[in-house]
Amino acid sequence: MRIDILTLFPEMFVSPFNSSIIKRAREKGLADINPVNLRDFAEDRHRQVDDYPYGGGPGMVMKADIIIRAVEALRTDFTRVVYLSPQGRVLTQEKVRELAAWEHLLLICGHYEGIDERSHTVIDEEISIGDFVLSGGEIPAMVLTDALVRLIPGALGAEEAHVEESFSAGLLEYPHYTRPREVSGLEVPAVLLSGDHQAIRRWRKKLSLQRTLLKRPDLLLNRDFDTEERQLLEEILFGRKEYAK
Ligand code: 4H6
Repeated sequence: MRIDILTLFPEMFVSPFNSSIIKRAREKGLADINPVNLRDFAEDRHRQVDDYPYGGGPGMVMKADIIIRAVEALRTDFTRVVYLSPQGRVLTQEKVRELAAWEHLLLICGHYEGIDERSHTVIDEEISIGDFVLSGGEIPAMVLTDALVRLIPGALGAEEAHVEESFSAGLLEYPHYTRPREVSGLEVPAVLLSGDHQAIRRWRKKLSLQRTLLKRPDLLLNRDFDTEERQLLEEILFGRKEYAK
């Protein structure tokens, strides 16, 4: 997968994209990620990328001609052009999966007051990473890139591989424990030391459900519960069996 990122601040991407999983995916040739300086597409003597808003008012606006020229230069027949903005649809894991199917993504990072409205003629979709305001679209572009790269087959190493087990999809993670067995008088739940893999799987699923119910009940609203999940929920709600102790 190729991801080009149009930005006025390509240097912001250096460290995040040369660390950890993204670095390894790039080294393996799984992800071809390129921050591209939007200023390279300015053709005037001062390479000006922004200008005053028509009608007056505070701040500057990114020039449409430069954005359109850059997109036309970089796009292929297999490109999805995405503008990161507070006005976009809020990013979900489902949207990440959908975008991961494109062979080439071109991400546009806005700055100042945003872009000249006419730039939208070359934009396919507008995405927000959440209902808050940042000073630029670079961090949202990094967030989206990270979410995409970890879906590329082979990008996660054996350690992280964390095969998103079908049973836990759409639920919060179960609690994790590692050595030592006791910390400040707090013991690891006995079931995790039992060696009973079926009991461990069921306990984890129950705690995933319980946590989701307590912390993010909205995630359960449209869920199709399977038989085991219904049984676990009954245990959680009516306390029929004890696994967690
Ligand atoms: C486009 C338009 C994305 C991009 C305006 C970008 C939050 C998100 C930006 C702006 C972003 C998000 C410029 C408006 C600075 C505020 C860059 N902020 N802004 N939630 N900022 O995904 O002033």
